[in-house]
Amino acid sequence: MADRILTGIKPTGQLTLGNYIGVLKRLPQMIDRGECIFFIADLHALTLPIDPQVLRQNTIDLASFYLAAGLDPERVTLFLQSSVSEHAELNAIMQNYLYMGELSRMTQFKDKSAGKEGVSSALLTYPPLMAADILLYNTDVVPVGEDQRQHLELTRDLAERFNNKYNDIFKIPEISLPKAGARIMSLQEPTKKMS
Ligand code: LTN
Repeated sequence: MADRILTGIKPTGQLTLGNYIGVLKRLPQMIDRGECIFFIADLHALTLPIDPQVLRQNTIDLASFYLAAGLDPERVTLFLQSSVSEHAELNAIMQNYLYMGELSRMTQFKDKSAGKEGVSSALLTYPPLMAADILLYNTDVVPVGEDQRQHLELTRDLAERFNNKYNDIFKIPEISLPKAGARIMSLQEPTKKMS
């Protein structure tokens, strides 16, 4: 049976080279490789403050970018994360099997919360929502940029943890990173990732 390939992009603003190299550039080859499920991660876009009008416009723009990158809606499933309530439901369950320590050690959490006051609890619980996105669909492969590797590794650990505790409920997803340039650094501050 063909692989089931799933990935998402957050509609937080301008697409980055990381999104392009990690996901968009690889869309055509993924479409040939298996059954593709792509989504717009609008719930993840709420973890940092965002104006609702801007979020709405970004969501439309991102849908256009997916189509422009070669996604054929006849062959590929494209949807908005918040329109499938099971993402939020499984997130609520998965949060029980992750620890504050491991969440607060995630590099994305450290980068995005550093020096800020009033960091939302959802920024900390970004990984269980991501795990829910992936595990809901018995995903085989998740193409992402290098910046998401740590989240994917945690998803795999979490799925194994859950399977050991209960039964073999979740499929353990493979991580697919682009060969070169998986981690794109900021052109302004080359020691930080581009955002
Ligand atoms: N966190 C990712 C977007 C994302 C995702 C996912 C990617 C949300 N859920 C599930 C792959 C699988 C990002 O910021 N690029």
